[in-house]
Amino acid sequence: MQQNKLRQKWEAGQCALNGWLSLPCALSAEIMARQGWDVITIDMQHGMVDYAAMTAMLTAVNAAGDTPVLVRVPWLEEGIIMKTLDAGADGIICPMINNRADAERFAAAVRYPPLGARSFGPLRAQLRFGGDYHRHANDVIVALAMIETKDGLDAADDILAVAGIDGVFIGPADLSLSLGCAPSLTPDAAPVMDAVNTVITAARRHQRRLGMFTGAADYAMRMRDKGFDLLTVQSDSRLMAAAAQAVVARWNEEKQTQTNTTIY
Ligand code: 3PY
Ligand code: MG
Repeated sequence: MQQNKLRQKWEAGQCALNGWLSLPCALSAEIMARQGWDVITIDMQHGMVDYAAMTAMLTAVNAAGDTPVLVRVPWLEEGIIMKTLDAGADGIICPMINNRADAERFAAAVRYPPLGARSFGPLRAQLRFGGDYHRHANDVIVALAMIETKDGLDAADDILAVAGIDGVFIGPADLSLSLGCAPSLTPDAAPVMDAVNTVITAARRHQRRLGMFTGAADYAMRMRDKGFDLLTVQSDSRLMAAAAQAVVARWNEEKQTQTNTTIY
């Protein structure tokens, strides 16, 4: 089974830049995969992506190169976590992990016995990774538990202590809401930043990986300098909207200038 390039990057002490796919389309997945992201995540929670679309997108990203693919599942639910791994994902991001019991359920769904309770049937995973998949999957597959509520924050040490979890991934919008602040993907409110710093310290204490969703490259680079291992910047849909907005704004600016041109 081939090594996971995300793990290799982490072992080299580098932070991985994560492209995020919300659009249920194999072609847009391939376009994103060819842009040089270190890792790609397919979002089945808030993205418009169902299981069939996710499998087609995963196949398209794999065909485009060797970028590792994580999938954010819709919820902590064993069935979809195991099916997603059977489809050949390199790892799972699981939303709303709020306590040790949630983290233990998540870890058990991702790991084969004796570490966990994952059921065997890696239909596409074996095609992608080879016949020895079952021997290496527990060491290669990445499991990131999302901390994005006050409960999850309070239980950060318990969550990070669970064997089989590689680390945590902060959802800043839900975390902001849970702490009584407006949802933001580039939060700067003191309660949210204090919470982010608490998770950073806890992850380092447990020597676990640390990721976060962000809404801007500059913000992500500030987080990288704080020691994050995985940072998402926006998503396919947001990047498409921003590029389109820039063109339309430029066009309208030009029209404005033409309208405003006077001789005297
Ligand atoms: C959050 O910010 O809550 C997220 O889940 C990001 O996708
Ligand atoms: Mg969230």
